[in-house]
Amino acid sequence: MADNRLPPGQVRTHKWPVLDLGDQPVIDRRDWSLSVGGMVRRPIKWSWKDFMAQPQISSVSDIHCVTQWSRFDNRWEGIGAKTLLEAVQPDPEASHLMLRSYDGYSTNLPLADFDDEDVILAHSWEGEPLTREHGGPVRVIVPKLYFWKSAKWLRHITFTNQDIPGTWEAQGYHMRGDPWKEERYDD
Ligand SMILES: Nc1nc2c(c(=O)[nH]1)N[C@H]1C(S)=C(S)[C@@H](COP(=O)(O)O)O[C@H]1N2
Ligand SMILES: [Mo]
Repeated sequence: MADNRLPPGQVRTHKWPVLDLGDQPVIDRRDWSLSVGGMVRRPIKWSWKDFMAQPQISSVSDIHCVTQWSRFDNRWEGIGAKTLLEAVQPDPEASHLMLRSYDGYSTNLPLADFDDEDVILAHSWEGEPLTREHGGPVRVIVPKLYFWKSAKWLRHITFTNQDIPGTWEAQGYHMRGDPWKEERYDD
């Protein structure tokens, strides 16, 4: 039922294009860490070892890029957003997250969109470690939003009670980015 799966204005591709700011950081897993702070009860800083010690999940989802390509059935493995939320315990007032990456990229998203079974901090794709060009060691996957919200080379997450624009949002991309509503740009 491909028709039902393709959001408006999208074209299906079987390839997986690489898109980023152009600087693909080289991050050794031994040097990688993820820190989570802001409006949370328990800020954390996970090394690679800490991260891999968390319960692992696998999830299959579709990619929808704002540049109009979609790629179906991507199998991700990693740590579920639910596990992260349980670990840090966001404050009741927290409403949004800012994801920050090793290349200086940032993107914002509503906590309600992050807090879902299909959202994953992924270290593998189709059974193989995520390549550097696609955001390894760890990237975020938020299937329900355009792919620019799925930060590669994840480094830091901040919980806030404000919706603050990230890299593309500050340049006119939509603050939420729902592909089914074609929330591409802020008009
Ligand atoms: N850190 C970081 N994450 C990023 C980007 C980036 O430039 N830096 N680009 C975004 C955009 S616009 C897209 S479409 C996807 C592309 O991911 P891919 O290269 O794995 O297809 O990554 C998103 N995440
Ligand atoms: Mo994109």
